[in-house]
Amino acid sequence: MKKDAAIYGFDVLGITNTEVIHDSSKHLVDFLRLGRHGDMEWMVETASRRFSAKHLWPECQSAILLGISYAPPHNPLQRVSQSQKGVIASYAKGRDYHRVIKGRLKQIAERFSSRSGNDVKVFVDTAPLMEKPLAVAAGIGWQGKHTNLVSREFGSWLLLGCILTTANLHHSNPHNDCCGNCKKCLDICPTNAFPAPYQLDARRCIAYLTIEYKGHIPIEFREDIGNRIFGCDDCLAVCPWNKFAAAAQEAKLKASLDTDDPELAELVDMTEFGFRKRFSGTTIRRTGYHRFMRNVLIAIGNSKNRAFVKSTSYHLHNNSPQVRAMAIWALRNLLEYNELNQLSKSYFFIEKDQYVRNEWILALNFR
Ligand code: B12
Ligand code: SF4
Ligand code: SF4
Repeated sequence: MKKDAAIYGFDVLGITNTEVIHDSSKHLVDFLRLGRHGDMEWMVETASRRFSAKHLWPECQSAILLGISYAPPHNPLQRVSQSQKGVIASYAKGRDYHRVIKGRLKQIAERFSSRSGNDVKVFVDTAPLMEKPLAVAAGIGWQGKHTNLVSREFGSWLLLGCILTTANLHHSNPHNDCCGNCKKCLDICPTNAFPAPYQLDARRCIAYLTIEYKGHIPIEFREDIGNRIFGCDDCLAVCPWNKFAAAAQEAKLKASLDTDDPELAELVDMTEFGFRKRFSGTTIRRTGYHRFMRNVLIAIGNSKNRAFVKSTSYHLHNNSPQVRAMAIWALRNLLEYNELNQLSKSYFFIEKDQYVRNEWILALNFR
């Protein structure tokens, strides 16, 4: 199977059993009890199935974990200081990895099934499986203090997929923790999303706020989000184990001109149609135009560049309250008080949405 995995572009493969991973289950329960999942209610609904692959598929005997490198060719941290760009997390710059990985897992699984006569099912990301603890048990790497899987060979840059099978295969040994005294990932987080090493509060994580979170991004995080418009790589990028990671080979996971941290000037003028066209086939498109534009406007506000005033003001007419609210917040950062006050006279009284009205009040009274 290792040979097949390599043929289909996977960099690593490990095998483990499908029993409950006790520590991980306990930590998952604590994570949910403390509300650290935020609005990701599906995590609560599927919690008991996540404890063990057997809860998902009682007949399965082995979990085959596969990893594919998406290591970027440059250090993503270089771009977070370029305030005229919108930074997109490396995993999202290529084609939608769910599709890329799932298609290939299916091919490998089918070949294995026809050779061995065992049943197989394939999973990437969205199924109620704890992929990281399974990958640790399968010997692929360890969960670093940033909670993601780190590999000695590929650093923080592996995406994971899983094949479950009824075959009882020889298991790999679990990987040991190689973080030592390092805590670079904890220190770099712009929003203090780590309450302790190995623990993440998703509600504070930029990946959650810019991708998963459907509401108005709380004001306390907007400045710290900087120019990160889709996900965040900071804690991954700072990890010293990345120095052993060569740039990814897989062409489909590489950035395209459209996704490689575009200029904010291009993004802010994008229509909904333009958004769909530009990001077609990527995971960015799943977030939808309005959430994406909400993020772009936060980056525009943080750019402090007055050249964006006209294009930002245009979004005061947007039909999404989220977008209008973030246009107000951005303009608060771009305009002088008198200019903002003048502008508010044309919009405040016709605004129907209470949240957006409050955003005007905040913008004018707390600068
Ligand atoms: C929900 C989710 C998110 C959430 C929550 C992330 C999280 N850390 O839980 C959000 C939206 C924030 C997110 C962000 C990202 N995600 Co995500 N996400 C998932 C998903 C769907 C489930 C993860 C989960 O079960 N979380 C629940 C927590 C409790 O589990 P855990 O992180 O494993 O927690 C462990 C540790 O924290 C530890 N722990 C917890 N408490 C305690 C207490 C003590 C005392 C100790 C010692 C340990 C400990 O034990 C827990 C269990 O092992 C998985 C796919 C999957 N099905 O597994 C992808 C997945 C984890 N995500 C992935 C990626 C790439 C990302 C991002 C890098 C994307 C980006 N660049 O923007 C960021 C990384 C942010 C970060 N530092 O984690 C990849 C990670 C690959 C890898 N190499 O690890 C996965 C595996 C998807 C995939 N198929 O490749 N993600
Ligand atoms: S992805 Fe960014 S915001 Fe989230 S924990 Fe890592 S550094 Fe913090
Ligand atoms: S940055 Fe340091 S602490 Fe964080 S995962 Fe990497 S080695 Fe571990």
